[in-house]
Amino acid sequence: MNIQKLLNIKYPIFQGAMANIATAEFVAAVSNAGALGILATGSMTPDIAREEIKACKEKTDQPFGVNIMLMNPYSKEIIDIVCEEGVAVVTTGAGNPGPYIEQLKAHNIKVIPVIPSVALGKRMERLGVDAVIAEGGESGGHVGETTTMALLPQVVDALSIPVIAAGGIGDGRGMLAAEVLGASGIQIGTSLLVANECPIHENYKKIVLKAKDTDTIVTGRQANTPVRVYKNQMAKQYVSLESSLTDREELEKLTLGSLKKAVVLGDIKEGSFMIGQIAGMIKEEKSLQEILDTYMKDYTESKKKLLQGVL
Ligand code: TUI
Repeated sequence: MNIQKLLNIKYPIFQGAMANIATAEFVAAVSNAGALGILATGSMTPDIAREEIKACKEKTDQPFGVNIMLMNPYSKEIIDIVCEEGVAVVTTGAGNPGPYIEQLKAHNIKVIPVIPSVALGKRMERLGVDAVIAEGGESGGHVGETTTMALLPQVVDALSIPVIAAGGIGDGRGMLAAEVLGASGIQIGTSLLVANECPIHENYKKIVLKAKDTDTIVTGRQANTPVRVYKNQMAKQYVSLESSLTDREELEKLTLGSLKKAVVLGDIKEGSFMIGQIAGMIKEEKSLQEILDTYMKDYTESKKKLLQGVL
């Protein structure tokens, strides 16, 4: 894996931009531990995004990224701020960043969109992005349909720029598998939720620690906003109402503020706990440094074993 050279980072690992969680303190801690911390601006206003970018700069001298969640109504203003503040890397998600790429590139910012399909990847490459993040539907949060195992090699074959793999990468073996499929790096989110430094409610961490492989569900498919979450009472109710309820407002009421209910209040019944399908692999709380070092160590050991024919 070799994305480190392009971005001047120690490990070929990006931290997924988790809304309401990946704020300055956490992002800087990730960057200080050797990966690429990425500020999640998905639920931020422009003023808060600027403050958080400034705070990241104060807390780390390492490169960090800013994620623009394109469903955020303030995304255009936040892109202006990112250009003014001169961040190193911008990732985008939940939409097509086409209209903003020229502006970001003119400010010397590395642009790395999340793509759920080969078609969007090709369009992004034509518009001059530096790399893409091919994210499979195993991820937590807003997801595409195709799995990482199917999406990644197809994107790698269709594009000439580096491809970062995201979705379903729960340890060093997954990291090696992504490399075999042609990835230049990986992005992880769910594994970092149980980091000591991760600023979420204890109940959120407990959910990740006790989750099994089958404990997630995708809500919002009917409304074209598919979001993978922990399968609690609220998620099951949402999915069953989706197929019968045509009243979008009723559904909105059900989910209003549910992400904050999870992250801040740890409301097990009514919170929207965004977690990926690898949650079942996560067994203990550790420091960020330990989590990242373990990924790298297991990746290196698995690679050695594979090359020696031991695996
Ligand atoms: O963005 C994410 N994951 C997210 S954002 C988020 S915040 C949120 N909160 C409440 C409701 C909804 C979202 C939580 N998780 N991942 C990156 C990602 N981007 N996954 C899939 C996509 C994507 C989908 C369609 C990217 C581009 C796209 O383009 C469609 C088009 O216009 O061609």
